[in-house]
Amino acid sequence: MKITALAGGVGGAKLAHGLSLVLPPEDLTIIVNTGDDFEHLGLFISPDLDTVCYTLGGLANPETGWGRMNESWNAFANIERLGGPAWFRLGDSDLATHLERTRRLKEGKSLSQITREFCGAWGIKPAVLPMTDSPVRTMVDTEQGELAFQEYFVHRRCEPRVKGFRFDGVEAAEPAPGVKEALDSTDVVILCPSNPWVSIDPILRVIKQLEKPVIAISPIIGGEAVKGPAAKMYQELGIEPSALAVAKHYRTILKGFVLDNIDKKYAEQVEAMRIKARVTDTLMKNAEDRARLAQDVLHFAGSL
Ligand code: FO1
Repeated sequence: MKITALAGGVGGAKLAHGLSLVLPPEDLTIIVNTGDDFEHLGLFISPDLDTVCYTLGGLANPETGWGRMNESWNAFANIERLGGPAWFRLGDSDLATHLERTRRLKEGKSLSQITREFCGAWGIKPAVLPMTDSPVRTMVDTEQGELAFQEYFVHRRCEPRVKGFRFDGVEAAEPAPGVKEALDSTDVVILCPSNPWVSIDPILRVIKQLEKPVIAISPIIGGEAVKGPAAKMYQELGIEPSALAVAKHYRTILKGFVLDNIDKKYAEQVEAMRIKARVTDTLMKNAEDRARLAQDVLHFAGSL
């Protein structure tokens, strides 16, 4: 079965990794959000692409989920000592990625081409594609004004109350090379357990139309996001955060929805929306959990 997975940062990367453990590489394409991308210290940073690649390549920091394992922080400490910006932490090995990516972009290469080259160097076999090679920037409308995503997320620690989102550049953005081909040849599209508002929605906006069956995995378990501000965002937008709210968020495109055992009470309401529900253990604490959930999702996909 050919699978195309849409993923954002840490939660999405975990399921993408699980899928890479149970599928032949030629059957898996991962399309990654680039709305979080920004320029920092003159470097082009693509946090979700890096999180997905580091996770698939076995290079990710297991504590944070983002950045590199066994990282050192010499450059960062020295930037801080010079009075440079210290709110966004870049480790030494991670810096190498941003330096080299920025150099290749300046040479005229596209983000998708560079990602392909980096995946080759890191031994990553499935296709990992940025959603687009064009600049799309997630802007967060808050009670303190509109903020660029990393300003909201890292600098302000998601504290300002959210009022809405805007994806600057999305109208003009074409899907990156390979995205349409993957979606045409795929059997199923999987929306990984990433933040619906700021990780999956930007990808859906870029690809515009999905003609294949779509399955989503809830990033909200027991009313709380496993990581990040998804639950807080639902709350601030006046929606009770729950797996059901996630299913409703995607209701017009979903054929199947995977929710955690804790949330089995919502399965009936999901099915009432003519979406097949699968209740299972969705928390991914280790690589075995990732592979097990991936296998479970594939079985579910096969049954639809
Ligand atoms: N997240 C933080 O909370 N603090 C950081 O200092 C930080 C640095 C960072 C560096 C590189 C990278 O690829 C990601 C980094 N992240 C950091 C995570 C990242 O900004 C967010 O997790 C994503 O954009 C949301 O998916």
